[in-house]
Amino acid sequence: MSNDTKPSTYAVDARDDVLGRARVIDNDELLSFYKELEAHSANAFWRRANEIEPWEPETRYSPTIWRYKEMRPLVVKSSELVKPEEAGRRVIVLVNDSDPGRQNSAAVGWLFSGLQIMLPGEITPAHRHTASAQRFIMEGGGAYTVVDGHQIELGQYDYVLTPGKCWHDHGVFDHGQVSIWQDGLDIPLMNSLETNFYEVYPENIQKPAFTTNDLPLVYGNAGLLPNTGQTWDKPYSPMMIYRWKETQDALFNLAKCEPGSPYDGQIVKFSNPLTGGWAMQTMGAQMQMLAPGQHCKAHRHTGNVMYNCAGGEGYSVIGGKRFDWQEHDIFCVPSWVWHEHVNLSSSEQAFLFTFNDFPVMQALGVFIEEALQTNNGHQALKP
Ligand code: 1HN
Repeated sequence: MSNDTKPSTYAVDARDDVLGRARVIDNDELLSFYKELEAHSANAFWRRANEIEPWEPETRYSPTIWRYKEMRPLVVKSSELVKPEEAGRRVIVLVNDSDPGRQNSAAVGWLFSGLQIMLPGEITPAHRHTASAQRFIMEGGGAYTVVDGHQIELGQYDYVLTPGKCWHDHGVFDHGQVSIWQDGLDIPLMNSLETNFYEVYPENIQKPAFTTNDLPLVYGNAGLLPNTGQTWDKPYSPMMIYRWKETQDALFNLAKCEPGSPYDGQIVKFSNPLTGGWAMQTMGAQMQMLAPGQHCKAHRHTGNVMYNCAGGEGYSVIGGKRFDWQEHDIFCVPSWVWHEHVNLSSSEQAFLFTFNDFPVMQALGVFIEEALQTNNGHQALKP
């Protein structure tokens, strides 16, 4: 619909009927003025002012769940239909249907996500791009990635980085298993900023140039950093991979000592050991553990989050709607939407891996968080 047929959108909300909000009532003279402006590629600000300046963030993304029992057969089918060399990357993209243009391929907010499958003996061609990537290994074994010549073995529930501008290719050794992981990229952000470059490597795959797993072996030792004059000047974590065993141990150790967050249970952030900050500049990741029977309180914050259940079963209430999840299910929480998590098991912990765009929000000073004050901190369920 073109601007000249659409009425002004003032007073969309009773709160807009105040001085300081756009409240212009259109008349014939104004309507013809708007036409005159449009003929000059211009518009009157007050026609859109309240949309441009909402009272609080209004996400265009819907909370969405991608259940693994439905997604896995589709991912497996993709491996029967195309080869990774033909596809570039054989990824099934997780799409948020509420985003009308969907030009950004965002699962939520500034985050792209997909499921990638690799069969034993397969490789993906090496390339690099400005966009950063990270992977959460859901199934398999005997898989590896090579990042700027550093070969890293991938195990179930490991979290691995492919920072922007690094050459990367992946594969599964002949003796390995079918491997499936969740990719997370900042593609929607990079494309919105119009900063994404893409390049293919001169050879099919990189030859590993260092001892296998050298980066986690050198930098991933519980606060013990090499003191041999080595300097790491890259803007991302030198560890490159965070192994499930250490992550799980950290959560159980925390639980011995700390009550945890009322909103997230026990939660650890995958951090750069040199800075204590997030592992990469544009995306962060965390692992949380809900105690048996735990019902967290509701909060909301700016920034977008993708969840992946790494064990256990429960549900989350997101924007007043209940989403039941179990192992490998993926769901999203968009910016400024209330959410609370529940572990349905009375005997087992539940684990939720998450990745987010919080580093961007924090760098810009716009990470804002609020606890739900009503109903003892719990949302009313919408019908
Ligand atoms: C990419 O490079 C990978 O390296 C996966 O595995 C998914 C989606 C969009 C753009 C680049 C990978 C991707 C991607």
